[in-house]
Amino acid sequence: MDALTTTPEWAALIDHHAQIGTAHLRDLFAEDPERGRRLATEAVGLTLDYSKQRITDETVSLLTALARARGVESKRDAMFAGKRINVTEDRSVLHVALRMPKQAQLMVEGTDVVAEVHAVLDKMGTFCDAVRSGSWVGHTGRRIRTVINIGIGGSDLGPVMAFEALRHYATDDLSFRFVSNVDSTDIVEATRGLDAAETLFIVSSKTFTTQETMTNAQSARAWSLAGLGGDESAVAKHFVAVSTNAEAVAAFGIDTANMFGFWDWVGGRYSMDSAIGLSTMLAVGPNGFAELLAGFCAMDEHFTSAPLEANLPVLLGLLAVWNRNMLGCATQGVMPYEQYLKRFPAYLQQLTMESNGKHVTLDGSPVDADTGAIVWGEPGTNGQHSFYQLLHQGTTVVPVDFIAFARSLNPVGDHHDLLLANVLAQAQAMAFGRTAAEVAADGTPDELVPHKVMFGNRPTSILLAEVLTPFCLGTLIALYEHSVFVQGAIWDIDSFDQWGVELGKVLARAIAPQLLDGAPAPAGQDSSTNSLLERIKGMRS
Ligand code: G6Q
Repeated sequence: MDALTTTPEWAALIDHHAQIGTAHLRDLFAEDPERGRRLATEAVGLTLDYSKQRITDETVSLLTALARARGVESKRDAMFAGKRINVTEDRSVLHVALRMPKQAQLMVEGTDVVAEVHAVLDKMGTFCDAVRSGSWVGHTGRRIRTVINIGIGGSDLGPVMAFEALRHYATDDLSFRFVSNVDSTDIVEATRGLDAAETLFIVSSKTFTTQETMTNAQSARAWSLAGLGGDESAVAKHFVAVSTNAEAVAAFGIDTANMFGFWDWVGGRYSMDSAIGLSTMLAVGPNGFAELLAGFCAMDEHFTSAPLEANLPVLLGLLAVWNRNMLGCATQGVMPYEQYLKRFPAYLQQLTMESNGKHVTLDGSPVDADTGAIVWGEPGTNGQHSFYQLLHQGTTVVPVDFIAFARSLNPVGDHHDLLLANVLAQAQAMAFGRTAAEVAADGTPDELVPHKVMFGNRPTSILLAEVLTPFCLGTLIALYEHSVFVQGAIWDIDSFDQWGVELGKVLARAIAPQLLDGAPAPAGQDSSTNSLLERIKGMRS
């Protein structure tokens, strides 16, 4: 594929940016009273208002032309057909098969993957019904009261986010905890006060070799057995696994009848709707999980069928490319004005940054334009009383996606109207700011005027839905998954590998024996690491 910056579509965008790059949103809105209505698209219950992005109709045309030229549609179709688009790992990328309806069929290399997916979903459903109803009992015959998911990265962030997002729909009969960090405080605090006889662990690990997860799982096993009198047969009643590695699961002592499988074509950060979502299904039940999957599927269908100009993930992805490459914005805020989505920014950080934090294209050549932005965020309105100052008056422009819902799941008094007033006000303030004349007209003393001016022209989008449901959550996650895909397709990078996380793991394996067994420092280890290790040993002795 041609280098991105050598294409005529890229050149057209550069020219266009030179023409409109300094246009102010105040003027764009003043000149075009229909702008707010026109630059918004609605599909599957989500509205994307992108009228406060620093674009015009022509920008959208040029960006969709770029998408066509970069083969976004054919790359998308290749993904949905199970082609091995994760080239560096030689794998299909088929998280979209995880939410295809039972009657669908997708043959990949001679196997109907949809049938396999539904066989696992059915097995998960039977297990979840048993635990939720109390018919699954622990080693001493008592029902399970607490579920602890042990996993990290893609085997943790999705389950945590989904549990928090859907806790309004979760059963009160079970409580949920999550352990990810190898820091022992995580497992100690997660098990504090619990009765092992009523505690079920889900060890979630695609590979079942991840150091943090295996270390936590062994400690959980020891805690569980200590609380249950040491009878090893108790493990089968208090541990289940989600993995692709049956051999390692069996070696751990987990009955593979209680293992829920998935496939190498499900990437970790794309796995929350696979068996990795077992804790989610335990919380909201098989029907709630089916609604979540239906939401994903609805967005998948929209992504594959809507014209690019009215295609939510395509527009979201193209706006990200515009902001990153033309406006030069290195970061992207995501601010959910919904308390239940408090872990959504953390989830998106992995989804977006692990996918598109890449420095070479598919053929290994250095990229010629910046790739993935740094994604961060906090639920509103909390951020307004801290870092929003920089969003409004700092020297760095941070585009923001605001996420809002017309209705609260917990309506109390005026709260929700005030919440919505705040999100709309923040988007207004970022777009339109406050001129010196406006500030002065308030009677502000001259010397304070510059301090109160807000330049505005800070790009934002608002994603609006009626209310947060499992279906809606599915649409929202699939929206961002496919937006990431669109950006990766434009940049021609592999959005589905993660080689960058490997080096740290290798180095940690080399350092660990120096702490565990007092092994000598290997020749050539840097003096900073050597000195820090000496200090640590000194502090411990
Ligand atoms: C995600 C990454 C990574 C992975 C974790 C856990 O896309 O691959 O975050 O999910 O390293 O891996 P395991 O599930 O194999 O323990």
